Amino acid sequence: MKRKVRIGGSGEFTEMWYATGMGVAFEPVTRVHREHSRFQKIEVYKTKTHGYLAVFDGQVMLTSAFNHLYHEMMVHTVLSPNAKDMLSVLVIGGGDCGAMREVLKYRNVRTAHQVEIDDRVTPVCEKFFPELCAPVISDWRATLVAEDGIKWVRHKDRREMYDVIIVDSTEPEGMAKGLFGTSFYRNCMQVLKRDGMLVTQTGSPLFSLKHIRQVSGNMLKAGFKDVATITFPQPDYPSGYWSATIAAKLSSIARQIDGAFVPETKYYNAEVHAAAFAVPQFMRE
Ligand code: AG3
Repeated sequence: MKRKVRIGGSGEFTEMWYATGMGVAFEPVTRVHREHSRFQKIEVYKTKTHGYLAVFDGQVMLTSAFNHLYHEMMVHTVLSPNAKDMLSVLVIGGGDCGAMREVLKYRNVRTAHQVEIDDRVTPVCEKFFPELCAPVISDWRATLVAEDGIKWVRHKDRREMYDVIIVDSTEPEGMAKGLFGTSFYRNCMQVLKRDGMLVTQTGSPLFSLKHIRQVSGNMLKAGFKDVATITFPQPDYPSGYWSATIAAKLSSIARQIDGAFVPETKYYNAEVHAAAFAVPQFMRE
């Protein structure tokens, strides 16, 4: 979808989603960081009311104020129902460490790998989002590598290595496109344990329904047995309403978690879990 950024003279930042006639704007902002990494333009703005705002290639990635909505929903909906010992988790993308921080809240997570393609993302985020990065970097269970996640899951040595894969990617364009395709999901099947699960961000339910349907189809084609899309509010992203799609290799996905362990959170809890799986009328096929 075509998008364009406007940075107004008055110090506002807008991510405009032209095809939908809507955008998301922050004002007032001042730019505190700007660089071109090997993969993208990385910018950070200081906002008056939402802390820092990180923007990659003109797209809002996260704010200090609201990133928890996205990160908690991406992580806890798959980890909370999993009471198994010694879990091994892979985060693909997610260089801001926000997903990883939620993952490490589980005592039963034994190892967690974060595989972010762009080696500039974590150093920049360490500076502006220390609340996300510091607990991850100091945790001995976490390993952060700068590599292409698509290649990472292709590796034969990683067969049946992970219980959970969390794909915290940018939009399905350019370098991230392959993270939504059938061959990537087939490789994820290989590196997942027999009852493993995967979750990926799938955009706005209002604007990306076709994409969500396609991704779900690709997951099933790759051999996943159960697929479900969750929805949740996210004012940082266009439309203010976001989704993630979950795939389970063997068992069915837990739509209810009554009695399961829930770590300290700001948004997610057992009731939110169940509600996130409710399928709005416009999303039913
Ligand atoms: N992952 C990016 C979600 C996509 C945002 N899209 C947009 N602004 N058009 C986020 C990184 C957070 N860990």
